Amino acid sequence: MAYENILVETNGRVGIITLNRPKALNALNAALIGELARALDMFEADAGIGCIVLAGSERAFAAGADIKEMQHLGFPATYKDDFITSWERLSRCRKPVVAAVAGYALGGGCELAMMCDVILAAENARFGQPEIQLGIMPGAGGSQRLARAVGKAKAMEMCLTGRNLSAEEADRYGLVSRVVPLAGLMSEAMKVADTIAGLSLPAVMMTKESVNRAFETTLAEGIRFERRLFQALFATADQKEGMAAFVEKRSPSFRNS
Ligand code: CO8
Repeated sequence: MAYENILVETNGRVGIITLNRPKALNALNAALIGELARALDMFEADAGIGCIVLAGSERAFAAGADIKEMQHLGFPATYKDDFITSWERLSRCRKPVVAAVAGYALGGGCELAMMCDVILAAENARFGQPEIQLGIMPGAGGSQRLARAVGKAKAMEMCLTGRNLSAEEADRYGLVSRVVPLAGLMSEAMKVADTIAGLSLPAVMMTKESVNRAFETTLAEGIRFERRLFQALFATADQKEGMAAFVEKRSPSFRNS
């Protein structure tokens, strides 16, 4: 399958998607978002893939939605075509996605990173929602996910002024999992993804679903949901294997069933 705006490869049980429009700082146009959705479909359907890494370049994870593509749109077209829907494919991904963010993660780029499950930031990463400076506002979940990630006051300042966060601030505010040196970003992201991909896929997927449920429901409902998933995992061969391996003092060999 040919891709023009992303690079797609695998390394063991990890699927790697690299945003690849270097001349436009990986600005997210419709073609790129469509290719991203196709690659995610492929990795989700591939039983050999247990985790996905989403990366950009050293200069830019993505500098936002493609402003040149949006410039002449009117309300009827944006409403009728609802082109933002295709962006949601990433947030519907059931396998874990690790974002490896270096350089600019602005606007739609920051929104894309926030749709991922683990965000590793290089020291040069910059996160922001500068849409207000263009006379618009975040449109792919930015105002919602940012508010949940960093709280109202910081999200308001970022969305209302367009101020970017340094990697260190993003770490301090809880937007990213951790900050790593730029040179080690991909190897750290691969290490995290390899670890996840080596675990029991049903347990991993249910864990992702359960943590995400925390953002959608009450504490009591969330705890009830978690308990059902926890109980369901006792129906898996991997639960028997994982616990037997612990008792027998050996490494588990999960079969993802
Ligand atoms: N869209 C299109 N082209 C872009 C974008 C972008 N978002 N960002 C950078 N580029 C292009 C530039 O136009 C330039 O191209 P050219 O060489 O042909 O002029 C090239 O990338 C390099 O950019 P710069 O020369 O500007 O590089 P600098 O290092 O001087 O500046 C910045 C880097 C600060 C990142 C700067 O490029 C910038 O401010 N970019 C725009 C950032 C921004 O406003 N992002 C938000 C966009 S709106 C958005 O994301 C809405 C999301 C809604 C989601 C759902 C809707 C689809």
